[in-house]
Amino acid sequence: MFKNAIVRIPCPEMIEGLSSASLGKPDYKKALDQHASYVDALQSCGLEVKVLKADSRFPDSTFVEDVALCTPGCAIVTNPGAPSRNGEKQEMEPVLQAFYERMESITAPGTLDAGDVMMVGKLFYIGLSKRTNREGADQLIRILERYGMSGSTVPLNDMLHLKSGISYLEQNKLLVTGEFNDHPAFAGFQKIEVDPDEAYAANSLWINSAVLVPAGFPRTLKKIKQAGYQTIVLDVSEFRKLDGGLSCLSLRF
Ligand code: CIR
Repeated sequence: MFKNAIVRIPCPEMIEGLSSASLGKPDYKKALDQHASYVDALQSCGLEVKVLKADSRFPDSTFVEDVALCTPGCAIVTNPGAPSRNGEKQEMEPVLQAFYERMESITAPGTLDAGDVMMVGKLFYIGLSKRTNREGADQLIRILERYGMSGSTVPLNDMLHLKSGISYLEQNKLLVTGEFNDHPAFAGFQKIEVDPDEAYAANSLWINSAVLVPAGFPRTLKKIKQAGYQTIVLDVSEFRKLDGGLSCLSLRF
């Protein structure tokens, strides 16, 4: 169960955030409203939410998930792989120090975005992507092992981040799409497959027995409900324009 979440209000400069999508620029006002609904949803799942101020120096800074990994034993500040985002880590460190006694970090030449890290109990799957390199993953595995946890790497072909295409919904269930449907690393899980035209919804978010699902993906929503989960549907259209999804908008621990 998670008790806490950390989020950051999007800044007006988000309209210049990194994007590989061809969905146009985000509408800032709409993004603020969607972000507020996201915070409400986290609170309705029982989380205490720390809301950080917008940081105009970093257009993508609302995607806090990438700059830290919160584990039961320690918080790990990452070394984000996109140069325009790398400075976000300095802002997150003091915030996490208020919650964690044990802090660790990923350092150059290692790079790692925690959007590439999926927690399954004490095992962490780490996507090797354009943002997360082998050195960053190896550093993370060494840190995890010191705290009685472990890590395993998964090379990515098509996705920005590991969790762009896969989400752990607890109870040994994975929501998967694309390259993860038949991936040998995930053979032991029960899989809920997301259709290619609903691929964005593979980034749904389990929080304390509910699953947050992005609006606009009815077949995926139905499958998640049929698997027995309570669901909360949230419109995150403006974050999707920047390749961001539901998990990217918070740290949960
Ligand atoms: C980026 O490219 O870094 C942002 N525009 C989106 C980050 C999404 N984060 C995530 O998947 N964890």
